Parts: sequence; structure tokens; C-alpha cells
Amino acid sequence: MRRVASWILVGASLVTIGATQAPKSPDPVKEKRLEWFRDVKYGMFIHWGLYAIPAGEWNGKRSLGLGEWIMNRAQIPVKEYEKLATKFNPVKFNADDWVQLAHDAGMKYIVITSKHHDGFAMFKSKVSPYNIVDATPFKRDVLKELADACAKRNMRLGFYYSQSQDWHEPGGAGNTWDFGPDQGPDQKELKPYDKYLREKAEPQVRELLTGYGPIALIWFDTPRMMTPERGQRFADIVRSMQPNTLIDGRLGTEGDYRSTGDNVIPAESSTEAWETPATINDTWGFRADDTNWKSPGQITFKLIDIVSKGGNYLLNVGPTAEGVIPQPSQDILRTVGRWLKVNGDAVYGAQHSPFGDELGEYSARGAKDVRGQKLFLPQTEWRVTTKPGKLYFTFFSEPRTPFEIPAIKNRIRGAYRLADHAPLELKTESGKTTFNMPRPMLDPMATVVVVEFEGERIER
Ligand code: FHN
Repeated sequence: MRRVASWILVGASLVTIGATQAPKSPDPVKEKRLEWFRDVKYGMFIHWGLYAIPAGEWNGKRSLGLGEWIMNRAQIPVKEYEKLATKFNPVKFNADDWVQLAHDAGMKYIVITSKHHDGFAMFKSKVSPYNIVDATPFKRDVLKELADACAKRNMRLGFYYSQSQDWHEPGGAGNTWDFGPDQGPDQKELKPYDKYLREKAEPQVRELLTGYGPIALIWFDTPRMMTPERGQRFADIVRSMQPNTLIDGRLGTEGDYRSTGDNVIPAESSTEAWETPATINDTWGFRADDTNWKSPGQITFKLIDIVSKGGNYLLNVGPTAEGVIPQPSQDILRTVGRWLKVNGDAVYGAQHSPFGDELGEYSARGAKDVRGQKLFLPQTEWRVTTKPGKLYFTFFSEPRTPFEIPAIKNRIRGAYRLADHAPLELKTESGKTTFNMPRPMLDPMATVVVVEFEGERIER
């Protein structure tokens, strides 16, 4: 059985929608814009801002939650939080090093926070002096330096921009401790929120699309109070200024691709373009106390799992206030990068699994997950990706022997291990084709076997 689902975003979570919904016919202009995105599969997310200074601690007290949410969690008044800018001096920041890391990691695009919910712009802005050039002793436009470094290495660059939440502005959403409750979503007249949108958020998005070369994508987030009309104004800005720039799935009106919830990997495949934003530990912005790193093996599994379902993996790093990407993050990323150097054919430009049973199954007992959805019981032994004439089976543990290739109508031409091109012997009996994986597996983290078949696509 082949599982392919359609999804909608509800809040920050992705849910499947029923098979009764007619699929929209693809828009050729959008599909063209998406071509690179569908191929690259793996990107680096960077959450960097003033919150890297407190790094999870305020006034000597540990503040729980995400590092970049400290202003909100500790209810820090604007006047207090603003003072962090006068201390922000990340003298170890080196844009070339960051791009080199993304390159070594096998990541093909970078998305960095240009302004997170705290309202502080990490770029020179004429619209608000609350920015890295005008308000810090550092005085350097780090986005410009990163854009130049990316251009040198052919690395695509996108900007995260918190369009709705801005805790620094009276009209921005989210800061209830300084400015009282947010306005309701249905108020039409020009209220402080629209004033903020017109006078800060929209002009800043224009600035981002003006001074930094071609921008791969704008990553909007948490679309609180974003009516379709408000969202459309941002979409129009992006489309009119850089028609090739992608819009993520969290603008509040239709973007170019689906964004899943944070760290959410859907159970099933989709033919729509989609992306999972994910943490490498448990925070986005740097927290000194978060050492809960995912292992290279876990990251590799998630990457292949996502690619086998047709998506992209946007994996986050949270640099320190000095401008350094934590060493454990670097080490993990480079280990995965070394694996990709050998096995990248199974990832870049590859399409989702033509099968589906390998992903797991829904609980036969009707159990529900924490969101009240049908509980999916994943299997993690192997995943498969495909290119014309080739299936890439990635094994994360030694497979049952012999391993049976799921039934296909195409004639199978042969099989080999991707890392060293060692041929594997295929046996076909009663219509079933099998091979034995040599033990121990060449790479215990993940070993890829390529099966070549006749024809471009799998027929079942
Ligand atoms: O609130 C943000 C959070 O800080 C982080 O930026 C993530 C990344 O996907 N987005 C929001 C929560 O979904």
C-alpha cells in the first residue's frame, strides 16, 4: 500500500485531512519556484539574537522554556530587556565559518532569525533603531556578512521574520505584561497592531528583500491575528520584490509549502512540498544548560525519514552571545555531513517512498496519541527514497535476512552498496526478490543499498 496524505496547519501542528478533499491542481509558477527546495532536502536554521546573552537565566534564576522566549517567560519589561543590546558584542562571529559548517554538514540552505518575537532586528534597519547596527557596540550587520559569505559558497539564504509577535512594540502581538492584551482578530479599523504592521513589520520585510541579494525564502512564524488580508499584504511585498522567494507555511495566508509543527515529522508521505523545523537539543535560541543533544544517528534517521516522506529537514543551531555555534552542535552536524558525503545520492534530489508499509502502522486497538489523533506506531528498521531507475534502501539496523524487496512490476537489474559499490547478490523465487546484507553492516549508523530497476518509476 502506498500512503500519501494531504495536510493542513492548525496552530503550529500539522494534521492530515481526509481523502475526500479534492487535491488542488499544481500551480506551475509555484512549482517552478519550488524546484530547488524540493531537491535540497536539508537546511540549517539559526536562532540568534539578544536572548543568547541571558542564555536561559534572568536575575540569577533559571527561566524554563525555550531560550529565545526568556523575555516572555520571565515577563521582562521592554526597558529592561532593551539593555541587553548595549551588551551584545559577538566578537567571535565569523560568517564564513558558519557557512563552512553548513557546507560541511551537507546542508544546502540557511535560514536565520532576522527578527524574532523580541522585536530586535539582527540587521541595519532604517525603520527601527532597535537593531544590531544602531543599538549594540558590535555595530555590524550580521545578515549582510552572512549574505556575502553565502553568495561566495553558493549557499541559499533565507530570513526568519516574526511578522506578528513583536514584544518590543505596543502594537505588536504577544507582550501583555507591558502593553496589555492583544486586540481581537476581527477588528477592522487601524488599531495599534495594524500600525505596527504598516510601520515596522512590512517595511522591515521590504528592507530584507532589498539589501541582501536574492533571498531564498522568508520564514514567517506564529501568525497570531494574521487575517488573510494582513497576510496577503506580506505575500504581495515578497512577490513584487523578489518573485522567486519562497514563503513558508506560517504566514497566515497560503505560502509555497507546508510547515509542520516544531519537531513534528508526519507519519505519512505527501507529494506537496513541506518542511519540518527541528531542534538539535531542546531549544532554538542558545541556553547554557541545554545539553540534550540528538545523536548523529538520530539526526540521520530523521533526515532520511523526512526525505522518504517527501519533505525537507530544517535543523536548528543556537549560537552563543559571542557568536559561536556550540561545539557539540558542530560535531554532530559534521558527523552527519561525513555520512552524507558518501551517501548523499540517497537524499539530494530524491523522492518519497513508493511503498509505505515500512513507515509503521496505526494502532489496531484504536489508541490515540497526545493530540487525540489515531496513534501511529512507527517502524525504524529501514526507509526508502527513489530516483528514476533507482531505489535507495537505507538500513538503520541489520535487516532481517534475507531482506525482501517490496513487490514491484519493474524488472530489477541489480543491487549494490552505495558507499563502496560492492554488488549484492539478488535471488528471485516465486516472484519475490531478496538480498542478504553483509554483516556487520558497513556503517552501523546507516547503510544504503541501491536497487536498480528498469523504467523511470516504480510500478506496483
Ligand atoms: O515561538 C517560535 C519559537 O521560538 C521558534 O522560533 C519556532 C521555530 O519553529 N517557532 C515558534 C514556535 O512554533
